[in-house]
Amino acid sequence: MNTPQLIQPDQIRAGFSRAMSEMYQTEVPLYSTLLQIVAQTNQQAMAEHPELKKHLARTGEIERLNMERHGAIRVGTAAELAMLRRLFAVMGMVPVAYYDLAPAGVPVHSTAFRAIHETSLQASPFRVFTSLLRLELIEQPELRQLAAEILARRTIFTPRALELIKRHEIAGGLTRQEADDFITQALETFRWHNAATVNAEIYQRLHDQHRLIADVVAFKGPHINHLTPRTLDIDAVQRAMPEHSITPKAVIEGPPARRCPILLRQTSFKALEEQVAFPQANGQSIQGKHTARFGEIEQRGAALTAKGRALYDRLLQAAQDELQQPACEKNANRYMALLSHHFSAFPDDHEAMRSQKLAFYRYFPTGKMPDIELKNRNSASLDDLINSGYIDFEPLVYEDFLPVSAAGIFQSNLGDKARTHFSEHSSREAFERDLGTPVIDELALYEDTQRRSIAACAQILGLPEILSD
Ligand code: OOG
Ligand code: NI
Repeated sequence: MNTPQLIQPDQIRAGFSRAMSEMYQTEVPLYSTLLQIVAQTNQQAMAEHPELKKHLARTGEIERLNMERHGAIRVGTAAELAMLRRLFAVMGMVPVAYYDLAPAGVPVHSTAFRAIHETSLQASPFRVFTSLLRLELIEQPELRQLAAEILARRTIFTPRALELIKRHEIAGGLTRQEADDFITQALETFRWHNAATVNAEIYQRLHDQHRLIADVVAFKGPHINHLTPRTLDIDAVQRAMPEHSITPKAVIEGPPARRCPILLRQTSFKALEEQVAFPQANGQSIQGKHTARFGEIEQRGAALTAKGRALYDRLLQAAQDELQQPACEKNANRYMALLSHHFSAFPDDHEAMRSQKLAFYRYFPTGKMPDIELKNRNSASLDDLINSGYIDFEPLVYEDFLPVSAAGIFQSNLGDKARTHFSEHSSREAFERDLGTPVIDELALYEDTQRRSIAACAQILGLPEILSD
């Protein structure tokens, strides 16, 4: 008897990401519009900057650009988070990095599920920013208790999805048919439900405590709240949005515009007001409204080393300190000017960023082959090989998120009223306990990819070793 072939998790992830995008386009038509604007802007950016196109072709990013997107969900319990970890594992997605949003006034902490190897990222860079509500940050004990009871009653996964998750764990994978079934079943968890699970009065109490609490607790499942395409020119998309009757948030989160983009720049449009039915004691329901789902776009740049990241954090903080108040409509221009001013201290060419070890790079052989003298050496230095034209480099794209930006995105959809300050300190250990595993250190992943690219150069050039420090 033939054992049925198991299919690659990368393929399941790519299929799921496509299915999710299709579902969200029907759920939120504005997302379709956004996809069109982004596709157009990307075409234009590549046409206007042939250099950019050349770089993207060399790193392979050009192939993943149109399938590149991230989503976000928020869950309410440790059990939900732990099961999500097992669900994402079916698609080769593991939790990377810990983001604490409490200092920024959002009562959640988060991780991002994503693929980690460069070849997997190339097959499908789909990621999901996943937040766990911190019920302990709800001040009123009775409301906290009520929220916990409501959450304990719901199941956010279909029975078949749970079966297939176990099947994957036992068999080490899924067959093509099981994988198709899994995609359909898993999608159910992320679907929008236009009926709340609580009555209007409870919804209001949860909402008054924090809008986010109502969003997590009052529904049947953790509806995907946005899907974000990747653009090559976020400033152009930000300008184009109003022409399509979409109002973006006042400022773009993250670093300012640069010749050599770093990390992540993001902007979003306000959450939609959606009709929701609230069940009543008499068996009928009344109509109300809920705002949760929004649109977002992002531009990704180079992944920074710990040193580069410390410089980024310092310059961002300096710009925000000088502004003295949260960035908003009124001070947007001043904030952008302050940001550019402070970031002039961050080198804006890849030679400098590389030699100062501010960013991670991927190294490529140029095609020039070493002569006998070089071949006979025991080792060669990376810098020498670059200077003599054997090796070239491209920045590694940042695959993760930024807590300050994420808080800004949350806030823009919660209104200023939600700008609470939680004194509770960061709780990474509790998060990892709830998740059931430690989160992966993102810097180690970039380091690995960089190292593998150097090793590949050594092999192609026929050199025993390339020294990179
Ligand atoms: C997540 C907000 C954070 C990002 O791209 O930084 C985020 C949420 O609103 O649930 O998606
Ligand atoms: Ni996002």
